[in-house]
Amino acid sequence: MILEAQYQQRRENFLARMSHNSVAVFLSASNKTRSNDTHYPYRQESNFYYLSGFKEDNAALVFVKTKESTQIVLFVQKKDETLELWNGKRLGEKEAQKLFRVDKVYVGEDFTEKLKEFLKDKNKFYYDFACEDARLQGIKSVTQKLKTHVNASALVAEMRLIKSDSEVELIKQALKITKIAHHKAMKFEKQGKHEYELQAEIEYIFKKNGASSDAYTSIVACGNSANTLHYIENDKVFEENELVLIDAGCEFDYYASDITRTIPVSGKFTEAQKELYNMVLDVQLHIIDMIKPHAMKSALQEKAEELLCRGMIKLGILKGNSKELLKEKAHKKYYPHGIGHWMGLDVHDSSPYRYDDNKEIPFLKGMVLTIEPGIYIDKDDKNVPAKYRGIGIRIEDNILVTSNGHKNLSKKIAKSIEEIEALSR
Ligand SMILES: [Mn+2]
Repeated sequence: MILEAQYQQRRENFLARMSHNSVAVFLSASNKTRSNDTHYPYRQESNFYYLSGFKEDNAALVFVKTKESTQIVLFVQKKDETLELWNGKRLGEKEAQKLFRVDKVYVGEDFTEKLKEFLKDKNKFYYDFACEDARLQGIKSVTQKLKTHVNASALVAEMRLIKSDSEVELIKQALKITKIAHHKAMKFEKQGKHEYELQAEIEYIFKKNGASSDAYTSIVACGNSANTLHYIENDKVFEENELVLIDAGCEFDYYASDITRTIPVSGKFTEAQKELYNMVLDVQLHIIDMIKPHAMKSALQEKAEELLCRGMIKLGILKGNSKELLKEKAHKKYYPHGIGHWMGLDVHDSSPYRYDDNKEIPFLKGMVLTIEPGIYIDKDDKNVPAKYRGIGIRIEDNILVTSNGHKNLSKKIAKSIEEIEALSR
């Protein structure tokens, strides 16, 4: 759980980044209609949530800064008995004023009028450039007169790079549940069943253990399906001797986990599968080991490509000299994606990889990222030894950068061939 004091600190930090004579607006996520009067499950917008900790919709957080004073204002939905009967309780402005350490709470109805007041004589406006909320249209006549517009979401994304202890704690809680789900998947009798049946087992564990949802659509891909990177149909029948790539992680109290394991349908890897799997695993362990403060993600990427390329040569998947193959990017055919990404409130956290001056952002204590090398060989690829065709493997863990190195937060999720085979029976 993250306490109000921490949200307050984040708001102070954001305020400190603003120039004088400016206004910043963060809007809650809008409630998305599925059809007619049914809606998709509501989830708060991550930057708004990061600064407010407030989960209701139709809310706004506004920062006003002049040379003489600062003001932080929260807009909430008005209490409404009839609407609350249908859509759930609202906190209302009185309770919000007690719970949130902001200068003032108003009701949403006052947003346009108050904003016009705040924006008077200001010259800088911070807001999320990607936001399409009608409330921004309502103040456009004023905001478009302001000299400078700044993408506020980019500033918060940078703040979100470093996780606090309580944020790491929530990621760990998400991983605890995700571990149970992946271990269940290893134990689950897959033969003759469909991918979606295994997906159901995994997502059942998420729900049963109090995860708010999956952090992204689960991928359960057997055999050649694993070679489609974002395969989510999950509708094939498991075949004996195939591998299943499972990329699934839950979200717990707004924080994501993102784990991939590749396991055998039968519970036992074939010799060819072992060769490929251990090659990818060795690369993953090597890359994780490189993570420490001031190391660079680009160096990890480069090393991963080099090691995977050399591994592919060793197994006869690529032929030739590794230097030349790397230069030609021949390995990209079998490993086309990045080595990892930031993770936190979003599974692909929106935080930047480079500073404004294009310099790369080094790892620092408190950052959390995934490490996920893979290899994907299409069933019809005649250039590759037949025994490797139709296999897709990815191994993904979630890593915290510590003061002198790193901590693999998902270390307890079975990963070696021995561990996976032991759990599969
Ligand atoms: Mn990932």
